[in-house]
Amino acid sequence: MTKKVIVTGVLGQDGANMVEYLLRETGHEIYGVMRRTSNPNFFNCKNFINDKRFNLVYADLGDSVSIEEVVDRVQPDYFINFAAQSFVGCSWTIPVQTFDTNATGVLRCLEAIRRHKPDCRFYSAGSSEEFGDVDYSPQDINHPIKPRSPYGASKASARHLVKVYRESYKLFAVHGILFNHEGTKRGEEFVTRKITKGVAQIASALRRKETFAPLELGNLDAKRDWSDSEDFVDGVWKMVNQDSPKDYVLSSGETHSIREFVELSFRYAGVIGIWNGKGQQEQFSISTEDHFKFDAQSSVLMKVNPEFYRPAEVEILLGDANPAKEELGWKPKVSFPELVKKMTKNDIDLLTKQRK
Ligand code: NDP
Ligand code: GDR
Repeated sequence: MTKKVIVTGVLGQDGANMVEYLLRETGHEIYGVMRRTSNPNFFNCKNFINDKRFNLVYADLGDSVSIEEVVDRVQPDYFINFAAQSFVGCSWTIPVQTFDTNATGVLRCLEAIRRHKPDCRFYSAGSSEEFGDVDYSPQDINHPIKPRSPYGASKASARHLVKVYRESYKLFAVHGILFNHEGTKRGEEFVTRKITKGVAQIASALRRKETFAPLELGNLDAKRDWSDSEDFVDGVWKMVNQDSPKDYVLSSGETHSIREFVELSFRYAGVIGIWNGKGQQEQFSISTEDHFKFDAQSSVLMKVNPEFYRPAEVEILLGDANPAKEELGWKPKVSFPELVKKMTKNDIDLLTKQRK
């Protein structure tokens, strides 16, 4: 039977991947929510914006009237909430807006569902940032909540609200704890996409014998558990289709440093680098062999810029997704090297297209 699915955050990474997944795997009707507070960028939606089963609707998580209206009008069977101020680094700069969207925004969604469509299944986009200053690895669903940023604290609050609404009103509401997930639709401020875009530009400059500015990054020691967003939307859909609501962790079960991501991305772009220096003086420079091969104009490929350090850092994240694999039958397909390769190739191809 055809169902109605509201997906928020459709201009972002996960929202767009979720819509593509639902159009491919189900016959459901999709209502993609976008806000209208900035000049919208439809790049991530280009594959489905004209699909007959896709409807674009306006609503804002900061505006309860708009959320109530869309739930009342659509009468959804599922409400998948990906909308958020999702950039941790920025959450110290705009803490109140971050909390309002990520925590109170979830409350507005829960209230709208409770009042207008109480049998609608709700997904809340939780985060490994809720674990923050971690006590043990790998982190599972029972790990204490110890956020290190306004973003992490906002997601932890959303988690409590989901639990309260589930227990008080018997809503089918789940809060998935998702570790970092990336891909070709990733925003350019996040470290993986910043690296692959920078690597594509530097590799192209090297091949054209042009000068280039080095990539500038913050903390290279941080370790993250990275996966592919396209694998995760399948896990989210499985979570909202359980018999009864239960929260799960989705992760790859591997952790890698920012340094490893940088090195691998340059390697896939055909550039071999070497590390030198320590702390703020650390650099990744082109190897002597490649320096001659490319007749390079400069040698520093990446340097540290303390401007990108955070007031408090989550040093290591490593998730335990075994319960999701065993109980939901979820199985991710893309490995860490495949993810780095896919993202690097995508940015090289985009740059080549732009230059034509
Ligand atoms: P993105 O930043 O790519 O997308 C978030 C979307 O939310 C954007 O399209 C943005 O709209 C929209 N949005 C922001 N504020 C509002 C608002 N007030 N009302 C309506 N829409 C709004 O994030 P991701 O796709 O990467 O992440 C999806 C969700 O999953 C987020 O909640 C994130 O916090 C969470 N998450 C993500 C992880 C990851 O690694 N990607 C890991 C764990 C959790 P606009 O385009 O107008 O800015
Ligand atoms: P994160 O992702 O904070 O884990 O949140 P991000 O890619 O921003 O940072 C990952 C790590 O890289 C370090 N880092 C840098 N980060 C950025 N953005 N830019 C830099 O130049 C840079 N240099 C080093 C950071 O300090 C950090 O340790 C993501 C988001 O998708 C959240 O919405 C989500 O909840 C979590 O993942 C799980």
